[in-house]
Amino acid sequence: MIFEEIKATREQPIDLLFGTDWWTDCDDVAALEILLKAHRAGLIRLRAIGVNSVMQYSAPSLKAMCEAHGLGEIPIGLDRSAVRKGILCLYQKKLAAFCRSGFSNADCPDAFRLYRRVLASLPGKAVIVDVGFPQIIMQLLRSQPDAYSELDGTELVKSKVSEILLMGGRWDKPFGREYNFCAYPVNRKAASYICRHCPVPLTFLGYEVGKDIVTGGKAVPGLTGRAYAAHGSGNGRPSWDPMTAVAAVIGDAEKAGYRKITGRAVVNPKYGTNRFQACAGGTHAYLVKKKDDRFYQAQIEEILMLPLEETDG
Ligand SMILES: [Ca+2]
Repeated sequence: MIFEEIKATREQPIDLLFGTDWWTDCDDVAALEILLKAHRAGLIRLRAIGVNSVMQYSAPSLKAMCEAHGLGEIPIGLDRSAVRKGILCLYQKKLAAFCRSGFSNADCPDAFRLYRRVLASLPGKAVIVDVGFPQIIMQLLRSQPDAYSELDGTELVKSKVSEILLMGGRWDKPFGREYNFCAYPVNRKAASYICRHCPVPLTFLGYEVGKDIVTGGKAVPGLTGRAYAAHGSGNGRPSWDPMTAVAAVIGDAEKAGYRKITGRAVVNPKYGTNRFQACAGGTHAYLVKKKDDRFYQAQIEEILMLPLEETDG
């Protein structure tokens, strides 16, 4: 029903680029599941996937998800400055076994170059959504003109991106700390850089928004249920990433059930702590829930439990 409600007012699909850490937590898988189903339903066009924390099975496990939804052609890029070795991630290995194309990390371009190529090729503006570490967006903003565009990264984003939506930060108290902005020094630096230099509206869904809303689990059909089971989260996980994905698909924070607090966000580049100065008309915003938790949980569960054939638009 949620997809039908969106479709009733959507004139054309939203072009969307999706960044994910695709890392030790499995809620990224639910976020991707939501975006792939929304793409199949004609609500968005998922133009690119950027992986901002690279492990052995990153590319084949992502490709397997896309192939399972009939969308194996969606390009995948990697942030090669964030290759993480020696960390076991069972859900990725499990999903990678379903990759039919023999796709590997070596087949992926650098994510920020992929973003440049995709943005330059679009006739209109896209939304960038990221539910992981923020360094691909920093690399994009700092990028130089190339064969795809004569614009530098900041100018390219200004002309081809309408908004950036990040799962990141903790906004319900001063000097909040949240994993995506804190885990590694490069993440802290990137989050700080983006807040200082992003030329388009930047919206955050923070830690406090998703922590008590449990969704997903082994009952979800297809590879997503397998991923949750392999992760040891058969009964679900907090919903930071799927909530961000649903908000992106709905495309309007108010309609998605949030109040937007506008102002200016600052992230400390050394510690990754964030703070916020609220002001009317600020280009940064964080989201505050207007509804009770069950509302958001029901939205996510409805989409995750859709059989694939019912998502075709
Ligand atoms: Ca994530």
